[in-house]
Amino acid sequence: MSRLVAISNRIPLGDSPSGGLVVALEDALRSSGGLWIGFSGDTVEDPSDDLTYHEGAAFGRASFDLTPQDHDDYYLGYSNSVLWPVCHGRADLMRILPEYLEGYRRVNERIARLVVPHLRPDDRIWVQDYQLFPLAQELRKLGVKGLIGHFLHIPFPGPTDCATLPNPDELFEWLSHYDLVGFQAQRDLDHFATSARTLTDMEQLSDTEFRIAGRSIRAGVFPIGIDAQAFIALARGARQEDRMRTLTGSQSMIGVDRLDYSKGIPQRFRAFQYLLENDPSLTEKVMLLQIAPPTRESVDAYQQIREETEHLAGRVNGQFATVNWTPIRFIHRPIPRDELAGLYRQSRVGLVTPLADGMNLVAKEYVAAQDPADPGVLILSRFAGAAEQMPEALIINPHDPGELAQAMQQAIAMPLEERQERHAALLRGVVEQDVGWWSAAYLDALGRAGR
Ligand code: GDG
Repeated sequence: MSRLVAISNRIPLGDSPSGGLVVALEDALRSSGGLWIGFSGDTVEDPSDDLTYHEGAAFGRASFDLTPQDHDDYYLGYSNSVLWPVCHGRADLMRILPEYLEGYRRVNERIARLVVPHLRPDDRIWVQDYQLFPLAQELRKLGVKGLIGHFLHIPFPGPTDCATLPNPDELFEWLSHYDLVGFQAQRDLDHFATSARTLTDMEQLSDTEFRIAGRSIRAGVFPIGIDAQAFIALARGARQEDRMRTLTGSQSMIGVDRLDYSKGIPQRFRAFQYLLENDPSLTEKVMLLQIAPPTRESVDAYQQIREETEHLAGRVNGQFATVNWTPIRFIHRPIPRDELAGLYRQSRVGLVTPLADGMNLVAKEYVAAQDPADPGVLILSRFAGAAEQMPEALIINPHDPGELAQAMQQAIAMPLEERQERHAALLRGVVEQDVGWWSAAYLDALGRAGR
């Protein structure tokens, strides 16, 4: 089998516990003697013009540094102040500056130059996510002829959102240099087809084959999963004392999200407020634990969402708290993964209410963490990619506080038998379509795209 080379914005270095993508790629990288290349996380004024190799993993790892300017323009700028808001339906939060796009092009060109000397002719290259859209085009310019695939972890925008980009044509030009473009959900493939048809002279050859800018590419849906067995074991092994319930004597609902405006945290708090206003019997009986570690803090929109979230939590608590009970507990720090698994297991309700989300792995982790004999209930936004695979969750529109509050009530009151039935169906999907299934399905399609 030819070697797999994965390229992502960040490369996990050190011995930090493995996140989903690491686990996903690990098997494929190990079995093909593969190589993972990415940004080290360090910004320096004068970065090396070669990759730095790192020992200590079952596959090769090589990193590069960025200048502070590159980090501002490419990462915080075009990636997270232009592409991220547009792909999540928030063009109003976009900040278009010419230096962002220039920096994005410049960094992708530089990454291609760093990578090429380390490639072999028959490598399969798998590029991850929206920070690296132009990479295939840059690699092709430098003579790379082999298979190059892309996987987009976030939603693909429809034509109205795409048209708000400073450079919609260029987005499709970038994508046209891949052999295979993978999406999380059917919704994204549909958006891709409609946007390309509306904004370019794309020709659609079949459901999954397109001709853009004179080049043929394939596209497909590959919903990412979690390392289900490992997460089940982690949650089972979590300390058994029921800290949340003994502290409060109440049912708990849990939300776990990077503090991002796409995750619908204020909508969740407002629905909880609506629930408490309309059902006083829940006073001191139900609480919402929100874990929301900081992310991209130097981008304005992230400072605003932090203020909005803290303000709202303070208001709801001020309105309803008693001497013995705080309805919302808001933790603005990351917590260890094993503790997280235990908290999911202890929570009667899992709240996953994004306004837009590529997949949302928290939905899958929450299901994997439950005790099948007495499982909790997942409330899931119809706007998460995960909703396509998880119809047995309570599927809601997060914009409607009444609907979400009603789902909370239904989840809290749900009889054991119904909880078990819904959970068993969800768990089957989470276990069968796990992260190994995802990478195998993608790489199989990439191999076929070359023929
Ligand atoms: C992108 C797409 C897509 C969160 N807080 C803590 C913590 N986490 C972990 C969760 C989960 C992960 O972070 C978050 O994954 P999501 O899928 O929810 O979201 P994004 O970060 O936005 O990821 C998304 C994903 O890529 C994969 O393709 O699903 O749609 O946006 O694993 O558990 N982990 C720990 N402490 C925390 O406080 N240990």
